[in-house]
Amino acid sequence: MKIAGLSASEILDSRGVPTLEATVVLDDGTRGRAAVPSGASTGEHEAVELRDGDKRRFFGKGCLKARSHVDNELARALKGCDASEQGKIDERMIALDGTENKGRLGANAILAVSLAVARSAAAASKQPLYRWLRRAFGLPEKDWLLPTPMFNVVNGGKHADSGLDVQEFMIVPTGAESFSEALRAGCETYHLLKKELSAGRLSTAVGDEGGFAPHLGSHEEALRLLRKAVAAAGYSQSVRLALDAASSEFFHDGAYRFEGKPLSADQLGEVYASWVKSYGLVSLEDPLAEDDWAGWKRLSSALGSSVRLIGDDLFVTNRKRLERGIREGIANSILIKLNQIGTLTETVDTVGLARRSGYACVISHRSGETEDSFIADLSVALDAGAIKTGAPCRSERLAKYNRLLRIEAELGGQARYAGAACFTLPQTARR
Ligand code: 2PG
Ligand code: MG
Repeated sequence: MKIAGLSASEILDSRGVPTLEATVVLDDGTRGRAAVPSGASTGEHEAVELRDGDKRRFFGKGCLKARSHVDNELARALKGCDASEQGKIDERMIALDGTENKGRLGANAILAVSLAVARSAAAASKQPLYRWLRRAFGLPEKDWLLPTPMFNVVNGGKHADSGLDVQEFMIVPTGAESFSEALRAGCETYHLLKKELSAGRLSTAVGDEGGFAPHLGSHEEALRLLRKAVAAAGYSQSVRLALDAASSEFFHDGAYRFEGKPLSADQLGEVYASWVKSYGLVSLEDPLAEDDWAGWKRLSSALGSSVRLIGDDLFVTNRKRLERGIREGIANSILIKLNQIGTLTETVDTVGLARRSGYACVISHRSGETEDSFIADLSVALDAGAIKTGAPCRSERLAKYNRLLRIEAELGGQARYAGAACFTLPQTARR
């Protein structure tokens, strides 16, 4: 499985913004290809996505420099390497880049190659990607788990102009019998939500992740609408609600600017506590800002035993930041995004640490996506328990859900659906 060649192209993501796709060719002619996504509400501590900065092309967002790093430096360094040795290849790219945040070669260049290498090795070994990943990382090829989907059906924050501070309102079919039934519950609820919105003369235009973006008077109105749609679809007992506040985006000058008022972390925490109680939320992602460790600590003590508190911008899939969280008893779950850290190996390492520390893992897309469905396979390979990849709308989101349907069909009785497991708080869960 020797790498014979490596190249990249600049392609477009779901917002019409350039991104990178890499292709690896092995000496037997096998190819592997992967594209990287891109966020809007990006964490301050994420690995660096290299953009050209040339305002004459795509407003400075071109990826030609990153492309050239793949075509030249990375291609030279990896030629002849064994594609089955993912760890060594990723290590080599990290060393070659030489920075803490992958800012020299670009996390987009490095990740595109890292994922394309895995795809080429899977293809050469004639294995589906999820199986290959399990093998490559030394995990047993049995006891398969299909993740619980988290559908972002109302979009706010930086993903839509709905005026909502909270970025994502999600429905989570924790009580479905199978992954395909969960998908069905998500779709039926989504369609009835559309009906509710139309009946109320509210917009049914969608945001970046396929959720609706109506102009609502308050966050609670969105929660009430969601609850109504879930009930209308007949899923009150099996579909729960979840939020991603992406609160770093509305944290300015030491206060959370929430529904037009400046709130402290503790005041906002009280709002969340009342929503957890009234709407039975199963998880709260980024309820507080990425560097508000003190606020997070208090919130974790207050709510960490009743709801999953998921660190996204807080942890940025970074082992060191997660280690601090574990040490200080902050959050009890982590959102996993490949491009926040920039290699497959580091991502898997962070998931392993989270697992061993009792933190639940949710594999996630980015708001700027492509048709690449790598994260669907990754979620199955790592027994992630949950995946969030948008509404059941827009093909870049459906590519992941549809891939999971195919995996479910392939594994048949060998796999079970995660259901509520990811959101159940064991006694040992850290707070
Ligand atoms: C998030 C993500 C994905 P973005 O905050 O969780 O939903 O958004 O990719 O814009 O960072
Ligand atoms: Mg988030």
